[in-house]
Amino acid sequence: MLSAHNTRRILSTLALGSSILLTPAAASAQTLEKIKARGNVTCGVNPSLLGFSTRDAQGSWSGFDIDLCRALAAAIFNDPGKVVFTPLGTAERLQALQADKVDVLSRNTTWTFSREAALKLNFAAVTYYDGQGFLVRRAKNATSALELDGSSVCVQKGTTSELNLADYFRANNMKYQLVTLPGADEAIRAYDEGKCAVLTSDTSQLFAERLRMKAPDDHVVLPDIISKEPLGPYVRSGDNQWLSIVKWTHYAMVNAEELGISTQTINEALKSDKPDVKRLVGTAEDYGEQLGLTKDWAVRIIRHVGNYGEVFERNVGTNSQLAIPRGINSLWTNGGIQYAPPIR
Ligand SMILES: N[C@@H](CCC(=O)N[C@@H](CS)C(=O)NCC(=O)O)C(=O)O
Repeated sequence: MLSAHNTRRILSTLALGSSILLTPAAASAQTLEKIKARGNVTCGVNPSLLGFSTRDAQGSWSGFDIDLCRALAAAIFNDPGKVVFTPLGTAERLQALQADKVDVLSRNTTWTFSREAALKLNFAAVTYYDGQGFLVRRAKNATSALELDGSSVCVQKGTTSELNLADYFRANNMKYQLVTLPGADEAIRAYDEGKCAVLTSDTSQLFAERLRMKAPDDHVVLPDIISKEPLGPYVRSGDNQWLSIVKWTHYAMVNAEELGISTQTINEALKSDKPDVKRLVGTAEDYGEQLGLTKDWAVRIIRHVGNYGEVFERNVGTNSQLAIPRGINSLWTNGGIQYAPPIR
């Protein structure tokens, strides 16, 4: 027979057991707690990449990768301004995230196996499906990358581009002279000054870099795409709550576009009786709280930053300086591969 005392002891041991089971969840909530206590999100970004990450004369940042950071600040603080941007070069970006110098890295960085497995980082979501391409002089009259046999090629060190370049030329039995540069500025300058005949990197970056040449119209991006470069934000492994927040911030923007909710229509959406809309904007159930946020988390993102299509068009789309067609970054309902899991 169990005495009342023993029963209490067993129950409290069980309760202790369940609180021990809950400990990992509590420990994993660290990043959001730190961000709330600090009052801002720290975001590692490209020092200068037109359309994706640039700073104006007043020091204010804008661009496609910047908007992801602003969306996080909007979701957490209802204020897209509460971000501290840390410009990071290609070589130092992943180590800076590992060393806790930033909460999130949003810097045209490709999702690869080894960056997750060996570097102990987690990729959150593909915000931009890219692929590696080649920029050449128009006067060369090349129509395909297969005509580049024997060319000198400029590439930036520490990128996925370096390895893809070698694979592509080897696979097609072509020779090339490698010109490796430490930074984007050096690579652009070397190509523009004629130190190499070809510049290679992610195609989105070639569109941006072309505009920095002395005579942009003298250069063309070849149609060939030689690799998969799924770009998007990384976080450190071990904090599932923060990983989920970054992931679902992107997915909220994609779902908003799919549901026709934008900065222009967000107030109407709050009155909608469509179940999908109600779940996204928090008028039915409380999804935000499950992430450590508030029920209007997605409304804040949409109101301050916009839906995915608005972010794409404003920064890099056909009416922007870069004039990149939506292409495979269209929603799956429009023939693209941007597809967000449901909020439910
Ligand atoms: N997506 C590729 C390439 C990313 C990358 O760093 N590209 C260079 C070439 S444009 C860049 O952004 N450089 C800017 C800099 O170093 O300031 C990767 O993750 O390795």
